Amino acid sequence: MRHRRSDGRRSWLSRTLLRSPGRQTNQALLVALVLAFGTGVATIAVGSPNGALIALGHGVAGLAVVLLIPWKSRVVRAGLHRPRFGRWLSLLLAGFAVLTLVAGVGYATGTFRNVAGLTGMWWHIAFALALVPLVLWHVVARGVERRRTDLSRRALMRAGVVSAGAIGLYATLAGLINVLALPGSRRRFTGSYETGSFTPEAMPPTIWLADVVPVVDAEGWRLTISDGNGTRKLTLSELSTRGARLQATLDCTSGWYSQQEWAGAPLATLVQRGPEDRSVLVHSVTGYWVRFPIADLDHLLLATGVGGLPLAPEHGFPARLVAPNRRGYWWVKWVDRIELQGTPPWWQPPFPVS
Ligand SMILES: Nc1nc2c(c(=O)[nH]1)N[C@H]1C(S)=C(S)[C@@H](COP(=O)(O)O)O[C@H]1N2
Ligand SMILES: [Mo]
Repeated sequence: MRHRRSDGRRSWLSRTLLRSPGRQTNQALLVALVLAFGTGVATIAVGSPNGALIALGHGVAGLAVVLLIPWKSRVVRAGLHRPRFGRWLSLLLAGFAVLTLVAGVGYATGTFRNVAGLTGMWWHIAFALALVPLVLWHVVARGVERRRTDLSRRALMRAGVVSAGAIGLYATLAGLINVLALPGSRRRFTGSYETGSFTPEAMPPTIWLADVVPVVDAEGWRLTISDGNGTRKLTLSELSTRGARLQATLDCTSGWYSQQEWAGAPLATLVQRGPEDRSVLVHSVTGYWVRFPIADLDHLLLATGVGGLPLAPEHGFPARLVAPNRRGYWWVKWVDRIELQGTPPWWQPPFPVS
């Protein structure tokens, strides 16, 4: 009787959260991790302000993981008493998880913008990728026991409390960043910091994965164009006569963005769109390529200059793509071929592979 009364006096919040058994903590953490990873990958693809909510969701999901740390550490402490195979792998997992969070929050606030010559965003992504096989192993090896009550009302309420807490923590952090005027307050919706706008020399030359800046001989270079009218080749001087200007923002997934004044030929003036065309393939001298939906044709520019000068070799000389509202990896450098194709735009790896 006395027990029930005291239990009744405990707040609903503490009943919901404090008594969560380890199984529920583990499930909540797995859900938060999967959401953080999914929204993180999606944020890498976000290039237009329409996707700003995804980046925000990534911050909230990451902070939900942070919120669950006290509960998880209880589970971990209980587990550490039992010597088990794979304990070191589990600790490695915990280490990478903490590093991912520290790098993520560090980059968001602006505390860790550069570590060992690489951006905090780069480290955040690298740690997160290292985490993936460890989490998969952990789930397979340790298992997540399921019961029918897992989707009970109480479990949903618990999920609601964790989500509300994470949103609150996000708002608090965002508020602190602004009040303390931390560098993080000057980020774009993608999380990137402005670097070298209108100063092309200050724009960081960036390689997606493994490309090498090629030596392109301007005289010998040709742009191959292929559409319903067949295939033809343009020289650099033929291309350079089709001048148009476009101010656009290059936003790299390694966490910087740069506004520049680009000059070159609108793609729509180079190719003729036919009724069967579904995508535009843009190919580089290096073998790097991406495929755009045909609807993008009217927004793309093949730039031969930036800031009133020809492109520098590391920025794509003699011609590079300018793809407004798309992240940097779409901005193919050292372009040598543009093809309209009937192939659907999704027929490509989710991210470039070279
Ligand atoms: N051929 C080729 N084009 C490329 C890349 C690459 O690795 N190879 N990197 C892309 C990435 S990830 C970015 S952010 C921009 C960087 O452009 P910049 O080097 O002019 O700053 O180029 C894009 N174009
Ligand atoms: Mo990039």
